[in-house]
Amino acid sequence: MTQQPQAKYRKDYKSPDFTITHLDLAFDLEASQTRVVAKSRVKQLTEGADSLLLDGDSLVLKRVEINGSSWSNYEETEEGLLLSDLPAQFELLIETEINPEANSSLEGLYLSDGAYCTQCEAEGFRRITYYLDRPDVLAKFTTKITADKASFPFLLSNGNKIGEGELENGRHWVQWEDPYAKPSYLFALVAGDFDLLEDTFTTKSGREVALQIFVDKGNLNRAPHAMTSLKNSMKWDEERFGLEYDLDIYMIVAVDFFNMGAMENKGLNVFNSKFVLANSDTATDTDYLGIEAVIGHEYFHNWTGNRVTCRDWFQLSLKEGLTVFRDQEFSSDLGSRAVNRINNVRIMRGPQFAEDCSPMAHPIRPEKVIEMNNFYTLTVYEKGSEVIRMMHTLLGEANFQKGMKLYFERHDGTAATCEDFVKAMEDASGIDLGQFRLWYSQSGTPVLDVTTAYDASAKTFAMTVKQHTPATADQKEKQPLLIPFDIELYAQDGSVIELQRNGQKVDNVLHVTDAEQTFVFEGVNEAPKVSMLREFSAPVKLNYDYSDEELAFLMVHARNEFARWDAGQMLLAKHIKANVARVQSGESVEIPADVIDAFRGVLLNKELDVALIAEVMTLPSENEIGGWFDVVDVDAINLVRDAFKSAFAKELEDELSAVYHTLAQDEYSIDHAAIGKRTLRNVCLGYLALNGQGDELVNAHYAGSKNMTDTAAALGAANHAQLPCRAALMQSFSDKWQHDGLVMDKWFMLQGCNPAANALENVKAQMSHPTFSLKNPNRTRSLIASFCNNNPVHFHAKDGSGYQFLSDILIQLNESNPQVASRLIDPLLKLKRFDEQRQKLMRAELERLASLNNLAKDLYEKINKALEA
Ligand code: B3K
Ligand code: ZN
Repeated sequence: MTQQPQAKYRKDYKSPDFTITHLDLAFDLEASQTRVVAKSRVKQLTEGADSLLLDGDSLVLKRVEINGSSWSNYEETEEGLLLSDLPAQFELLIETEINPEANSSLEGLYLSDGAYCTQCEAEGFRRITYYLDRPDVLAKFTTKITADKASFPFLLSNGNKIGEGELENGRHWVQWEDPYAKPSYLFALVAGDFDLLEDTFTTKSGREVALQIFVDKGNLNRAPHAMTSLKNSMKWDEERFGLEYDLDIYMIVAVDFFNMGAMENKGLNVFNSKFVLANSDTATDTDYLGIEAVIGHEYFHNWTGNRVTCRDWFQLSLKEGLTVFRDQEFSSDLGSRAVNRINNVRIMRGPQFAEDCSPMAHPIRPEKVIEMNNFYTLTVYEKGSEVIRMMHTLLGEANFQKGMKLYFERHDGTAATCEDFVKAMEDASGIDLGQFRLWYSQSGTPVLDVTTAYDASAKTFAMTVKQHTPATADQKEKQPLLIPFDIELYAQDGSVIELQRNGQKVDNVLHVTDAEQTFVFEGVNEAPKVSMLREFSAPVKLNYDYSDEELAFLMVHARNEFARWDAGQMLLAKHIKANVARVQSGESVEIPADVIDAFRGVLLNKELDVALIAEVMTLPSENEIGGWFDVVDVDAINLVRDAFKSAFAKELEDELSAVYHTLAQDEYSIDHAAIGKRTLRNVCLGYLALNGQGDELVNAHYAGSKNMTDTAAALGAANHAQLPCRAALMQSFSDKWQHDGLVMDKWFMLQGCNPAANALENVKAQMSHPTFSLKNPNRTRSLIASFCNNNPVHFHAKDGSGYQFLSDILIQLNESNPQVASRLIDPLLKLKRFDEQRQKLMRAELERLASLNNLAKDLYEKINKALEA
């Protein structure tokens, strides 16, 4: 880093002076010296403009020509290539040389296990050639790829294949043409030798689309689930959103070295193999569902992202929030809506709420960015989806779909803004979203404090709702938001009390708009039980002084499955919080019998979906619990959570054991009923492992397992309970799978979360395991990130050893892969949430990193924010 990285601000957006309408690319692939010839048609947009700065990074410039003649009016700068004395319209030729073999950042063109592939979002295209690498420049691309034929029989890029040929010296070429104008971030190139799974999909208008999934040799038997998920996505998008695929071919390539989940490049998605490869021997049910969701997500981007893209990167949530909303709806329509909602809400209440009160707090549409890759966050994605969901709630499905239609009518083929989306929703529905827009610009998690009063003589029930959003690192002043607040009232016998205000029947969704507001309901004949924030109708924290009895009532009588689960969570939260305080003042953990009984009732309820029972019986994570406190006491939280787990295991032993035995299945299938049964059975196993017969039971579960879901559950239970069989089972698994990194990630993850006293030493030792490599992001996440994020007691060890370990790793990754480093650092940024001693130790590590003289801007941005806070 030669100079301090500069921030960009949303308010400074300026359209470019020139645009590029066509780009013809030619690649001559060689591992260390790839030649790229880029011919563009450039057009002036601002009259009089005659200089143009093209973005570029790590390029060796070989040649510049304008209109066929060599051009010398240019300068190579820190940011790229500054061309001057330009005509108003011209053909530009740039030849550069790049080194894919040396590219360990996995951004731009790189080699993944011998195959070439690209990752260009957000600003990786500038590592391929000098270009206007910004999303509001849309060009039609052709791509010619030349490479050695024996090593790289498949040469792929966006769009349709328009030519191919053989060359001397064993090389061959293929040329592709993408008929849709696109920004550079959607460009992709892949060259390699793969196994190929092929199928077709006929669209609703009768066009046949070729579907191709490319996987590493030998992995063909792990590709069918991804193919099924793709076809399901295509069908669902036609049925629910009326959206049809627009090219004749859709390709997916699975690679082992990838910084994130997958990438929606036009017609040629590149995927982390984790989100493609599955069979019952290698993948868990969670993996199967993850594949379905990510395949869906990338496919849905074809309309929300590719056909309509973002004007600038501050608008990222325009495509990401909306596409997450769409993939969540897809998973909910195909599987259990309640279970999907519960899992999404867990992410919001856990890591997203934590991000909201961290130094990285930002609105879903950020105002200020140094490194764009730092803003592919839970806030932009998950909270962004919640904001879309709130609009869906306020408008209803029919109006929402009218809004989508209008959005495409207005913006198809262009680069749009979040405001364009909201305006389309507003215009199509006639519903005023004025105040609602604040969700795009205000950061932080709003808090709702609710109090109620029943007036028996007037038969009225009043709910007073106060809202406030605590100040965040990026924004001190907050305003009241429009919060859709979904409620339901119940009578003692469980019947629903109709909501009536001012003599009118009213909807369940109240519009909370003011700092304080009272809603009075009439005709309420008895003091009601009230279910609030149903379906998590807004991404807020709710405070209401529920009694145990009310929560136990809602766990049984709430009509909505999500609300039942949520009542269980609130009951747990109440007692976990109280017990953390007890432990901190030297008392022992106490769990009232009525709490245990409420969960016993759920476990024995034959009417409930088993998948929902499994969710109800799952305790909140240590991280989520940490979020309930101003100062996180990792040791007390761990102790209390373990005590709850043991108490459930002991008090509910007979019921857990009965459920465990009745849910055994002979055959493996991945339908939702079968998944639900396995999930609940394995939740029961996790508890039973803590009891006297745990070792025997878990051993038998492992030995009898015929699928990875059960195998991983046995290992997880042995690991958490530190059973005597743990070592042997871990060894058996590693012996069987050490040739397969993707499968071994489950094992590394357990090493990361190992509760044993020597957890850190053990993690360090596993870094020498033959399957581990810090160069592979999946391995790094499974071992290192799981330790730092999901082993709080050891990561936050009082001697600072966990912090020091992380920063040692970050020093390496800062050079080799700054994007992975920047994700990994997150737990260290949250120093303010810990006691003074830990804060001091965390700060010392941040300062050590800050003093590196080659600090990547990814880490620079986050570390600076954390140290400033
Ligand atoms: N759009 C990509 C994410 C790109 C991340 C760049 N650091 C995947 C997705 O959201 O679908
Ligand atoms: Zn996305």
